[in-house]
Amino acid sequence: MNSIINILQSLYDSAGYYTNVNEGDVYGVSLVFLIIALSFYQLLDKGEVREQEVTKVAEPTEQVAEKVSPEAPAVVTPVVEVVKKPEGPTWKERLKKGLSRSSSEVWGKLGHIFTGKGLDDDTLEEVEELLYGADIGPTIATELIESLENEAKKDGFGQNEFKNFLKGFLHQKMDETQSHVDPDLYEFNEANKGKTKVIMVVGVNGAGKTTTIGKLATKLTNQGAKVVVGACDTFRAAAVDQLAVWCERAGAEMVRAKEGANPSGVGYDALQAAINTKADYCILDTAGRLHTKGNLMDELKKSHDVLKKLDDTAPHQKLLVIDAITGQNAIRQAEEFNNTLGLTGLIFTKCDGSSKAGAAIGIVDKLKVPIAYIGVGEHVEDLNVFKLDEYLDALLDLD
Ligand SMILES: Nc1nc2c(ncn2[C@@H]2O[C@H](COP(=O)(O)OP(=O)(O)OP(=O)(O)O)[C@@H](O)[C@H]2O)c(=O)[nH]1
Ligand SMILES: [Mg+2]
Repeated sequence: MNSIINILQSLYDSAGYYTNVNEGDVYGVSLVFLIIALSFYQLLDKGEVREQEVTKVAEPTEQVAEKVSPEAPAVVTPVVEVVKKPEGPTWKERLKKGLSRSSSEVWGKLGHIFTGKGLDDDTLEEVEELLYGADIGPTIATELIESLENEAKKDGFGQNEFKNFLKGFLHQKMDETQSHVDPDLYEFNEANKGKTKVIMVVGVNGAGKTTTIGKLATKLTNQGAKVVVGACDTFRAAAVDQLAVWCERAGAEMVRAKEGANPSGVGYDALQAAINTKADYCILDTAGRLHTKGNLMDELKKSHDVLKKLDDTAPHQKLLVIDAITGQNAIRQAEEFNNTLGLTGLIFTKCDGSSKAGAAIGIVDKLKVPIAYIGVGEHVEDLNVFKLDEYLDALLDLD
């Protein structure tokens, strides 16, 4: 204790604080040190808690990662780095799941018929029946049966042989047409920057036009493209609002008009805005219409033709959206829209909710119009480029 009193005394003296140090002073000074040490410890402790809270906030991930801007304060940066996007199913998995009903209810049943022990006439009839029910269209079904007949009667022609035979047949039927899809529809090509590509999206009511445009715009803006969307469905205010939500999410500009406005005028204004701002894409959402309503089809043609006043090569793409559930009627729809506009591509949506995804094959074969995109759900990730091999593998459950 004496040595502590001496140290304290010399400290007091050097500070010019001339007083005699006693035991009480030593206890007092120790108390002050203790309080300072405790406060310091508490501060450190709080820092640790805050770090834990920050990590927790980071857990919901995707939205947080998207909302934090690059200009956010430095302290937030480590949070962004630890955020990992939740890994959803891959596109192949989504496609396989989406086509699983068509695959199991139609093509799977067919496959089971082939046991490798040859085929009698009764079983061949059963095959015919299933194929006509597969919605691939009567022409292609007949052709398929003819080329299958001899093969299938051979011993050793089992389920796998059948699937591979079918894949070869369908591939050869669709391959040529599929090779004509414009790659700019999938990937924005920097070399074409500023050369506005006009995409007109048409189809019957509720086929999935607006949703598909939203997904497509998102995909293109994500690649750095500038996209202008024309809300040409002026029949319902709700249709425009639905599109506006998608455009905001996608970061695309939207041109709209009042409910009831002339749809051709909106398309014209949208293209004008796209050209003026050197947009890379101008996508036009049209109102749903029955292919049998002549006046509505005429109005669509007008909307198509008016664009030529601004660019005589427009619209560059005329895409028909088809709900997969439509089945055989889809061929009629596609024929009518094709007669009116000269379609350049098809988009099959809702393949996840139908066992009739095979209808796509019949349409491609009959109209020689390729499928550009396929949709298997409501999320952006559920729309993707149509790749023939991927589609056939998923449809026939081949791996
Ligand atoms: N399950 C599933 N639903 C889809 C898909 N594509 C679109 N939908 C849904 O289908 C419904 C109709 O889609 P819309 O995009 O509004 O269809 P639309 O063709 O614009 O409709 P109209 O403008 O009324 O003619 C919406 O509920 C979409 O979420 C898909 O691939 N799978
Ligand atoms: Mg719509």
